Amino acid sequence: MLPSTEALDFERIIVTTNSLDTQIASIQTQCLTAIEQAHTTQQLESARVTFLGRQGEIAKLMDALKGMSVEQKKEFGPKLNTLKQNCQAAFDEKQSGIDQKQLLAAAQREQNFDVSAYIPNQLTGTIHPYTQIIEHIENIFNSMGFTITDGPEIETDFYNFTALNIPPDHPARDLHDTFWLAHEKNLLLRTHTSTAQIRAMQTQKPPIALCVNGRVYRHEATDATHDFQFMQTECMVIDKGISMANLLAGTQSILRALFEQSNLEIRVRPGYFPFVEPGIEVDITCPFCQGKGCSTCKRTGWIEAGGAGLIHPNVLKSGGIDPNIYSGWALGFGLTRLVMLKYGIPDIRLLHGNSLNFLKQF
Ligand code: FA5
Repeated sequence: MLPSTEALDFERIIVTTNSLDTQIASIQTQCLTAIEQAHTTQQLESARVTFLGRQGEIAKLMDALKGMSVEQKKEFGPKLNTLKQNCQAAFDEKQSGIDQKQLLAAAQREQNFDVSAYIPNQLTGTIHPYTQIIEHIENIFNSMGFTITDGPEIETDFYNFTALNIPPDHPARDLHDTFWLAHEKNLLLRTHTSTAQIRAMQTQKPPIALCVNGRVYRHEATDATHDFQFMQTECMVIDKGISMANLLAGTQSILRALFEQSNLEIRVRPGYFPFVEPGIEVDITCPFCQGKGCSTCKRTGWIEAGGAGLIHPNVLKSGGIDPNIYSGWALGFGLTRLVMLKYGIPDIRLLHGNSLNFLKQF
């Protein structure tokens, strides 16, 4: 007896003859009819299980072979194989026809899509301005051959200060109002991304060109342009023969790409950072008024972009690099300020808050 099928209405095969030839012919007819009459995936699957399944009619005939003589096996083996192949081929053909029809029906349904139909308001997310600008920065640095890297936000005194030529009791420590986590263990929240410098020197061999975008923390009073947490971008290049000319050219190219202004000029002023010598403060022509003077640049035509300089020999030594062979430059700027400038965001606290009204504008 054949297993019953819910979806398919075809006659059951009642084997009344002992002739295997008749049985083979009968099953082939029944199977091909069932496949032909199937119009849905379920009906076709039902026919497959009935005839081609592991316990289907063809498998049962195959089982019967086992008890036969060698001569009978030679006669019926190939016949049963042909039966199986014919039924399988018919099944495959029908299957691809049904798939095709279903695809066409789906395409038809899409063509009938009603663009004016009412849908309730959906709350869709937006990409945070930080993420947008970081992706932009990473693309720029990647295209210039820099490696994008990162470092821990919980740092040791060594990486944040001592190795950067800021030993204990150095007055420059006062400029970085530090969140200490455990004084006795020298653990702190990093106050700048320059920490990445030493970590890179310890793990890579020159030439090194890297960029780090990351969150930093300072124990500062909060106002419209200062927060106790903000983002910085650090880039560093170390190789033989690196000079101030490389620093200025590199800085200008990076800032031009960042602000997407090919005529953007940079201006440098002497600046003091213990980990560079000489150190400079970098200004850019105001991207809003192209240097003519506006409220953003306080009518000066210039905006401060960040600090930079040639890496101090002591810092190279702390990182295990011989300053007699190699030199390098480093540039660090306030990524948060850059985001504020680029998107015209008036208050830094908006960037770190959770106001959906603010965030959904981006
Ligand atoms: C530094 O942090 C140096 N590590 C930069 C550097 C790197 C110099 C490599 C030389 C070579 P500074 O403390 O000036 O420098 O901070 C860099 C930038 O961070 C500032 O220009 C400013 O844009 C931003 N910044 C500083 N304090 C805050 C704050 N409280 N809120 C938001 N942004 C800040």
